[in-house]
Amino acid sequence: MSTRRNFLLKLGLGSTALLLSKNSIASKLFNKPKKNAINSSPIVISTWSHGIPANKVAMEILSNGGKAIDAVENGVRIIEADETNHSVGIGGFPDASGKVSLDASIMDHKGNAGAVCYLQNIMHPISVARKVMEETPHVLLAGDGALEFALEKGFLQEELLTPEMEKAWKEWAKTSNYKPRVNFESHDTIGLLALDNANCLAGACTTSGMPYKLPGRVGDSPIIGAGLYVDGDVGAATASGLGELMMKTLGSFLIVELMRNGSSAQEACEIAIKRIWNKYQADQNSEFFQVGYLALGKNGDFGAYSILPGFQFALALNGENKLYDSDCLIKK
Ligand code: SD4
Repeated sequence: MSTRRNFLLKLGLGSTALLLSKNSIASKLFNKPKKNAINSSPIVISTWSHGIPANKVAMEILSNGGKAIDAVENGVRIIEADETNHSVGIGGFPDASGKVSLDASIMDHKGNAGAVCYLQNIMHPISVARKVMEETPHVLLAGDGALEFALEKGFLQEELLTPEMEKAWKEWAKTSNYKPRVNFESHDTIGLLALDNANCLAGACTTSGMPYKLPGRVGDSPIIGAGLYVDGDVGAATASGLGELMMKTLGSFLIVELMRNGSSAQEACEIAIKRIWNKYQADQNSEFFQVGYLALGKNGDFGAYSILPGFQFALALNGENKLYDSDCLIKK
């Protein structure tokens, strides 16, 4: 029996998945970054096309000798402040009641973590998350408590529902038909991972979540181990897509643990995607059954993998900052 087949059987994938996997191997990955097992720092990798401007800011900080934690925070802040981006920060899609609620998390190389969820009226949840990490004994603040904390720390209250999104919500409210939307406009949640010159890793993840979600819904992005995980001795991972799937499998944590046990960043992303595919077969016909993972090892090894085609990532390395198509499990 081939090593590949043994590997798949070890993962517990059935024969259908085996065929799919063979197809995916046969298909060619296009627009693929050149990759060395060991890359020299600094490196920044982030989700979707909005990763390009975010990487640019993060890389400027790292190139000037800055820290990974400052790079990840400031990189994603650019996207949080962009009203034309409807999946992160101001201008994001509201929930079913017409309110924009934001989720974000941040981790440093020491494994410190901070997060906020269901936060309303604050443009930069990632910076509130950093304050939770650095200035409280807690990891996650939610809803009104998170807002109160942000106001105490000097953040300003702002309306995050733009006229364009209000119009879209009113139109949607005529039918109120909830459908999770992923892969839209080529940008969703931004997850950004960085390795600085001192070989320290950090990660940040920020989102307005699923459009028209139930009020109170929290996704994977602020859940440590689901939308983001960093272990400075090993590697970092982040996610975009249907958050419930990452939450049920703690995908970012899984990826880092696989890397700890010897998997490359790419292998770890692939195994975590296959775990979802294998476990939640009942939902697999949905066009929204999409998750994309990114991973970055302490040695600069990086990886990206998604369930469906369409997931893209931005990679800043060796003076370049480019957008790439992730390889995926199901080729359509
Ligand atoms: C969530 N993972 O709230 C986020 C949304 C997202 O692509 O990434 N969409 O479930």
